[in-house]
Amino acid sequence: MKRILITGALGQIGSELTLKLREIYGADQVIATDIKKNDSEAVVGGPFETVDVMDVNKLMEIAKKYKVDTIMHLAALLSATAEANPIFAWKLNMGGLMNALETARELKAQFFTPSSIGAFGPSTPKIHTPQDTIMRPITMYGVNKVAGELLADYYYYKFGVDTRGLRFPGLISNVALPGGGTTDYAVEIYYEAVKKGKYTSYIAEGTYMDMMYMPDALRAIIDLMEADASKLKHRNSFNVTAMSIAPEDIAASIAMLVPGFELNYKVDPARQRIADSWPDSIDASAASEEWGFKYKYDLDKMTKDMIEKLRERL
Ligand code: VAH
Repeated sequence: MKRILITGALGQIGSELTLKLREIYGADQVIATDIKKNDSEAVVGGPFETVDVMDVNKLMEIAKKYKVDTIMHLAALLSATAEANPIFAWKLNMGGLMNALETARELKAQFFTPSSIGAFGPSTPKIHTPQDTIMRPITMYGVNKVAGELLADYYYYKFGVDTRGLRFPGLISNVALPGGGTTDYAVEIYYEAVKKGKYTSYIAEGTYMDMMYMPDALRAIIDLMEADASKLKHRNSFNVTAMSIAPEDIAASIAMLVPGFELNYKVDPARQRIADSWPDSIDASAASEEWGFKYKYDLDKMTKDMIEKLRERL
């Protein structure tokens, strides 16, 4: 019986993944943890523990208390925050990952952690970026993601831990706002469209990045973790994406449902520099071939769902 511990369960991915996994495996089978608690469904809907991933003893204690057989490690700083605090980002992103991997090793648990298109850099082929290619990121977040992929592979080869990962594109969701990412504009634009009918983007026109709607991201995590291990040629981490879009593409899609929607630009050089170092579009064929990755939401389907859900809530 799957018994899953999630770190960073109150973050953008965690707050929805916790609910989805509880639906599938049962509320009591999913232990949500985060550095602080709130009154969200992820906390009140099943077991919740306050855990700082920098405290390996607490992490081990909670994992053993619930006898978990799966660890999904999501607690990390995203790209823009990491770039503003690179030393702390290394400590948290790498220290937290090591603690989570050690916990998985001790408990012989299956392990998931996300990587990102942020693991690629300016010397990586930008169009249709291959699964196996040059990875020389110029951000601390990217360094953390490449090192994290290598560390997770090492735990598989050295200790036999069943580690698996996904290189996520920008994720768009209507439940929890992302915090400190470069792609956050692609979430903010929907909230502002519903609230004000206009948005000022900190990412420049014509900046293409891979994106995916959160329901597709959650499906990808579950499908990867349930995939037949003998079919996996890769583990950490698979390229996955649903669309390659720029701010003006999202604006055009929104304008079909929010007449008169207005997009302006006030570029943030720090986050534009990060975005410019990432691919325009990545190749997800390895994920499709090895474990059947597919997505349901293209841009217009995502926009329709986002606007409907946000209009209900806002
Ligand atoms: C970020 N949302 O912007 C994350 C993600 C590909 C982007 O890694 O940092």
